[in-house]
Amino acid sequence: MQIRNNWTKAEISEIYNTPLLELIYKASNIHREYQETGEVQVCTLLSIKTGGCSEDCAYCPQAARYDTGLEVQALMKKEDVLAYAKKAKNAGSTRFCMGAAWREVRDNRDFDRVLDMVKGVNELGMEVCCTMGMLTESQAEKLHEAGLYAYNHNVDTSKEHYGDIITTRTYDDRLKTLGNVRKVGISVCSGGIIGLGETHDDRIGMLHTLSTLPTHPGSVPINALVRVKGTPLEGNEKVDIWDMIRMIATARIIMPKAMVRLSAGRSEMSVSEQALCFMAGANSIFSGEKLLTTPNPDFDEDSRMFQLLGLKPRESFKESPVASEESFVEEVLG
Ligand code: SAM
Ligand code: DTB
Ligand code: SF4
Repeated sequence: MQIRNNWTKAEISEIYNTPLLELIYKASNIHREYQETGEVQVCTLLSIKTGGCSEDCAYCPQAARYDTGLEVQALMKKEDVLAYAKKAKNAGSTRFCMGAAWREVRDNRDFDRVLDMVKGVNELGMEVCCTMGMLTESQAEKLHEAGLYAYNHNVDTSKEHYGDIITTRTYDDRLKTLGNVRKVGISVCSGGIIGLGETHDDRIGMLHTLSTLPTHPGSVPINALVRVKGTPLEGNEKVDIWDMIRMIATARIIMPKAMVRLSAGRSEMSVSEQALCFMAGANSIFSGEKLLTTPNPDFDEDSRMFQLLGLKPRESFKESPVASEESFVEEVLG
């Protein structure tokens, strides 16, 4: 199958609405063709600057305007960050993702300190990722020079539903940041969340946005909403595992070379449910006792799951930063 960046919403809808077992079967076949089944990328998150964020993302415990009881913390020290990265590496994690509760990166001393952390984690031989909000091209260039491998910036939902979830910046702002990241050669990590109150069409719309970017993201995190007390979405229904599986399978079929990450929400999933997600094409997870601020299965728990399912952690630097070489050639050569 050729890698395609011209999917229509109707085509994605047809895939998404395939009877469930048939969908898993199809996604599993694509997974086998394009990925090493049996290998799962293990990433670890660390919140290097927590809470007090100016934005109004309705799902987020770190937004200053919601009373979620979260303790605000200033930017962490490099030594503490590196100590945790080493711990993650020793536990088998190959990608280390540092998150900052910022609307955007600013050219200040904190950014210089983050550049230093990126350099330090890169020197440990891990793939370094950051998620720090909007980014200009020159900031992306500086991060790239410091050794950043990937940048996470989620589109979160469809363009149509976006305004119901976030009003303090636009969908186009997000796409601009993704463009800046791509331009300098950093691997794009972008996905979204289900359980925000979106329709099936919104989910299809989100997958349409991601799969029609000039190049597919190198990784696509699919998050199930973690319902945090104090946020406007605290009362939403728990995400149905079958919906998660449907999203993962559809993402795998339309973006065969991307790492599809079973992201937030694993704490509330059984091992059998996670196994179905891997069958449906997920090949990446976040491991470590916390995501950014909420609980997540720890390294030991995941190691037991890997043993049971016969999975092994994927080595670092196996993913090509340009997930879809064909479309890259088209983009460059016109
Ligand atoms: N401030 C930066 C930004 O918004 O891009 C980086 C950190 S932000 C917490 C990274 C991503 O985490 C969000 O875009 C969202 O997709 C995800 N996220 C945040 N809170 C979540 C929650 N309660 N449940 C699931 N995913 C969540
Ligand atoms: C992503 O897509 N999910 C991660 C990571 N990228 C940054 C974050 C999930 C956050 C869940 C809520 C929390 O722990 O604060
Ligand atoms: Fe701030 Fe990011 Fe949370 Fe939005 S998702 S409130 S930008 S930390």
